[in-house]
Amino acid sequence: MDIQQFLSLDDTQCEERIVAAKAALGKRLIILGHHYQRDEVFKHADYTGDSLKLSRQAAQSGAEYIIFCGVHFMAEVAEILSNSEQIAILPDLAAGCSMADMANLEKVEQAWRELPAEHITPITYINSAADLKAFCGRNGGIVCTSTNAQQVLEWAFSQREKVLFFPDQHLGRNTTYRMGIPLEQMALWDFDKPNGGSTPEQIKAAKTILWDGFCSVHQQFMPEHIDQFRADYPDGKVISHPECPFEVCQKSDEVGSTEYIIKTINASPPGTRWLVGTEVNLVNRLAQESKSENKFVDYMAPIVCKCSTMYRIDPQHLLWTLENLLDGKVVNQIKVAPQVAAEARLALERMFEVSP
Ligand code: CIZ
Ligand code: SF4
Repeated sequence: MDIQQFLSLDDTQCEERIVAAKAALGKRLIILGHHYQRDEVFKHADYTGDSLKLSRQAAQSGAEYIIFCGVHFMAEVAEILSNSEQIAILPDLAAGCSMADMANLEKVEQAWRELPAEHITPITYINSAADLKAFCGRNGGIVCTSTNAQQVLEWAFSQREKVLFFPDQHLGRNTTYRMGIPLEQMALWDFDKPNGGSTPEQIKAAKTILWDGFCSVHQQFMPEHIDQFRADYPDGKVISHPECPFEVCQKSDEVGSTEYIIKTINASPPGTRWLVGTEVNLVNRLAQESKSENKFVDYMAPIVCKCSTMYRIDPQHLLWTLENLLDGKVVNQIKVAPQVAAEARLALERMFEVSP
């Protein structure tokens, strides 16, 4: 079945057929929906959550087909953690993550050659390709998520005196600063320059070496947005994702992952007004859900800019994958080479040990 014939369907037509296909596939299938997915897709998910929670659920489910409504690295993690009979599917292969793409194996290996590697633990944020997780696996390193970054970093520093943190500079900076490492002991690694654009003295002084990557969605949030909100609502609370710039996190009352943001807003008393710095689909959903408890949830930026790659997963692509499965055909399977998967699993398992 060609995707073209699905692209002209409207969302309502897709909805009915998605429900029917799901029912027909029954327990053979599990649909995972990341918090950043649009509602028309999110509502079909059997499980919702952050990337790690979803991958673990997929592996435990035993379902034959795992459709990951999220982005590429997430489907890879599901593939790595699931058993060899399970098949991970990403409805649109163009759903990547621009931040994950800012680091690649060639550049990381180059950095590793230029740095005093024997003193460094490499850490990759889960938002990265499988071969970078594998790099960490074979070099005594580890994976982290935005939920467990601090625990993982504590472990990393207990292994060696420095860390190389990629691809997100903000998560690395915000977390290590919170752990007491001053900005002067952080170096930014510009992967397009020889020696990362750093002098040997800068690297010697650095405890945290931050890859010069970022999330273009979270980088839009500005301290001025918080200043304006505080001027308008002096009693309001601000919560930001650690992928936001340093100044934004410094000005926020709370900083945490998607799971943390949801938990914190849910636990706040009725009447609380929140300014939230993370992807708009999650913020809108929180705004809707907390209305009944008389809570107010505002999006941090004045202009709404979605994660364009998350947005690629639409009902049309979801339906296309489902009806192909009904037809006995697997489309958009995400595969990871066995050697890469084994080494990546090593880095993921270290993370599970540190942060069960
Ligand atoms: O790990 C995830 O799912 C991401 C990308 C963000 C978060 O904070 O949950
Ligand atoms: Fe990647 Fe940012 Fe989109 Fe998350 S919101 S998937 S980090 S580009």
